[in-house]
Amino acid sequence: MDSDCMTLTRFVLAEQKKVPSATGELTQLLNSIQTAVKAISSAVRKAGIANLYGIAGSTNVQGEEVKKLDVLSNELFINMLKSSFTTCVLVSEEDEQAIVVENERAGKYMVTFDPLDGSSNIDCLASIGSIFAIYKKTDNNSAPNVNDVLKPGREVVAAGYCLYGSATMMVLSIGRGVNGFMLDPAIGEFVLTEKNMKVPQKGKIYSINEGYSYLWDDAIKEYVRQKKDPSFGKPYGARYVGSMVADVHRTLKYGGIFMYPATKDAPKGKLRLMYEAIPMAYLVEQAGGLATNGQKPILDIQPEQIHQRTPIFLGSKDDVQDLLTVIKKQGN
Ligand code: P6P
Repeated sequence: MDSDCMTLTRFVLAEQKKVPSATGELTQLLNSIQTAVKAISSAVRKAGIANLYGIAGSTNVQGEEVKKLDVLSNELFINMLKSSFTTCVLVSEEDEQAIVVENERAGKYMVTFDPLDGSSNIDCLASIGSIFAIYKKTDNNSAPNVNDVLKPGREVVAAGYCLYGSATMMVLSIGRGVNGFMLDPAIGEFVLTEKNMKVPQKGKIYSINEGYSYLWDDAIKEYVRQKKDPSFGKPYGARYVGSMVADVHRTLKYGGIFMYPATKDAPKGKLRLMYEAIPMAYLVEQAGGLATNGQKPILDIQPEQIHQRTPIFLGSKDDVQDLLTVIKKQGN
């Protein structure tokens, strides 16, 4: 047992001390997110036993109300964030409308989050995750409302995800690089295990759902064809979990490219800008990679509404730039 291990709580506090004007609110906010994701991790890992599967509203053998994991995860995020007294507007994948925190508990931050992304993978035990981004309310002349949070990802002050995989890992950036913290169940703390994570300059893996290839535009078809064509160099490996947090984490670690393009059926793509694309783009850029919608960086997109979708291509700088070259050539 390391008697001086760098926990996430210590790390965030140390980062706060580097900013003289810091009030400690961001520290408080991040600690509330820690509590939410620790509880989600516990629920995810005992779901089958505690009969958390199944439809919301049923009761389990103990007669407790069974909540679907995504319902439980959403409630945990909302309750922990509100009770941190640091937030004023919340945007959740699970809630149609933005949530405005009551005055008595309001603070200066706004959080967009997907409390349990990839939940369609829960029943087959594939990795799933929580994703979040944090903004600071800048306009202090009006009561907090949804327009305060419709800001480009360039204004994000922090973002992260928690991967519920073979281990539970929180990957976080508060603007000075990316760090990974593994949950140590023995002490219930996230411990720093991946310092200053960097996306490799170029990778050997492409990640896309090839089942939709008949719906792709020509540029995507051509790019993926080249990844498999030995005349363009050693062909890439294909990896696709179908859970964004798992696919992005692998891309962050090993390099390569993760792609969810627009298709003829989904002209705006499938993934959501505010609480999937922007947080992941922020992290990938902080780790030295690129994230684009095929025309411009994800972080430069001005959101119009909180659940809007976007195509997204992210990962190693060289791989994303190669894709952009193909897109330019195809004039798409
Ligand atoms: P498809 C999971 O449902 C999700 O929202 C993301 O986690 C994942 O990247 C994507 O959808 C997978 O979508 O269409 O390939 O099943």
